[in-house]
Amino acid sequence: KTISVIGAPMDLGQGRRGVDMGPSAIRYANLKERIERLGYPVKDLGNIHVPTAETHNIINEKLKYLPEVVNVNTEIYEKVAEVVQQGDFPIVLGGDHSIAIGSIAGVTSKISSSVGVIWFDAHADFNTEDTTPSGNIHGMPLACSVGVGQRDLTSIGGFSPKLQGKNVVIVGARSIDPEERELIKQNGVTCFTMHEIDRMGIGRVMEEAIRIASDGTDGIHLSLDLDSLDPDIAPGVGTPVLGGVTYREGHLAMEMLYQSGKVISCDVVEVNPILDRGNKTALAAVDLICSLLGKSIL
Ligand code: DIR
Ligand code: MN
Ligand code: MN
Ligand code: MN
Repeated sequence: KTISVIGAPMDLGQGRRGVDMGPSAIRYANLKERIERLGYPVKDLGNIHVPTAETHNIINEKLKYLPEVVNVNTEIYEKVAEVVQQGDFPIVLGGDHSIAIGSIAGVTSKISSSVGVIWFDAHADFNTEDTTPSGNIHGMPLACSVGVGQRDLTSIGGFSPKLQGKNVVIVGARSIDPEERELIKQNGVTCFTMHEIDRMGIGRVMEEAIRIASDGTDGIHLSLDLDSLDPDIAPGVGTPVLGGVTYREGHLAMEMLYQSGKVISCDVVEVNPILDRGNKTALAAVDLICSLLGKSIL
């Protein structure tokens, strides 16, 4: 299968500068060569255009840069839909996590029935304009994808919802806002927090996650926020939260996803090289992508 890489240097969905350089940092960590070494042809489709924050004003404090985020995601949707239609495997490089709105829209648009999602993140990204503490749209993409939230965001690609809550699984969460918690429950989304990872072990958590996300679906989309990892191994993220997934747990999770044979697409988001040390976070991201695509020790 051909791997198609799409850069989405989006930084309008969150408050800190630098995540727009994520695609460069991940490419600099030898993404293309490392995937090619696994035997896949790789096409780099370049970057989606993202307007510069300083040239635009925030109109709505509860949905910062809404029109710009909608436009960029519409372009991401079109690109990803094209890739999936060709039968290729898209990897979308963020940028902040708001890019998953367009990415998931693109993946689900060309599949006749349905897709499950595994959302690997320290956060749940299940806020709406009514529950957000920050107004940052990167805290909303999972809610948008199950059809909850502002119309322009939920209807990207002209259809909604993209996902059914019963096929959505969050893994690695340890920072969820109070009202966000209620929305997750109401929408039937499964959440394996760090508590479940500690108690059950990442192996059992991933077995369950894969089962739930593939139950009645045609494939799994992985949305990988690097802040799911512990800040020790992934310091270059906008909102680090202590007590995250270890390097080894991250790899086992990716290896199990590969072995399931169900993963059809992924996002790799929130790498911020300005806050990083020696491109450590981008290198960890590329390591994880390689495991997701079948790299094994033996
Ligand atoms: C917080 C932080 N829940 C918010 N969210 C994220 O602003 O909605 N940080 N996604 O990475
Ligand atoms: Mn996220
Ligand atoms: Mn996060
Ligand atoms: Mn985020």
